Amino acid sequence: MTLNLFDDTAPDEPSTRQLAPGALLLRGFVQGESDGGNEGSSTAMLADIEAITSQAPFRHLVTPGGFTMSVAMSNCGQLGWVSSRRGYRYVSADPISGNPWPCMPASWLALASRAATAAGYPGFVPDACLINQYAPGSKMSLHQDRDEHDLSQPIVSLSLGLPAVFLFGGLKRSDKPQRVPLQHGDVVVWGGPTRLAFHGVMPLEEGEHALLGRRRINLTFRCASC
Ligand code: MD6
Ligand code: FE
Repeated sequence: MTLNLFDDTAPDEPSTRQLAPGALLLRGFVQGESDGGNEGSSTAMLADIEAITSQAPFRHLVTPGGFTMSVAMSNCGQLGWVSSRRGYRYVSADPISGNPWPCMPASWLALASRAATAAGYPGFVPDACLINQYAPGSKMSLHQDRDEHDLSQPIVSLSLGLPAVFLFGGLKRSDKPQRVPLQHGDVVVWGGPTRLAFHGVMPLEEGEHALLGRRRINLTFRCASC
């Protein structure tokens, strides 16, 4: 049995940990197989991810500063987040194909809404889901999520595949971030007083995940048009 310093729940049980006011980690929120009625087993989600990214393939976006991101991205839902030399923005069509982003699966929407409610944000209806794929070595530099209009809306972020170390800082870039290990099935819900906290992801360690192989996928649900 693993020593668990943060709660007294068995390691495989869903459990909640507050990272900061308004930011919660829901450990093991998504299970490997269907758990008898709840939407969103990770095996079913992986099939959905494959269907979505066959329509809107993973691509490495360029930052406004001209750097190519190490994380590969796609989107589903009414709006998708993109970056280019022109800036960061939400768009309703995939710039590669010109087609609308693939629909967000109803089961994903239900999962994100259920997670938000569990974290104290009832009534969350995301219209955008950013799909981030990390290979070993991929990382996300410290940033704030500030491209949404309504910052009273939370963000729901699901981790699948290889474990990663999430960096959760403060409202100033110079605040020293805490290091939060994220495992397959963990959800971070984020809003309120720390909605604009700086955060990032440490370079992904090499590994092989039973379901996803040599990668991590992060789904970030937002209401971009709220
Ligand atoms: C990631 N996540 O976990 C990147 N942003 O791969 C994010 O940038 C993020 O997890 C806002 C809220 C939660 C997140
Ligand atoms: Fe972010």
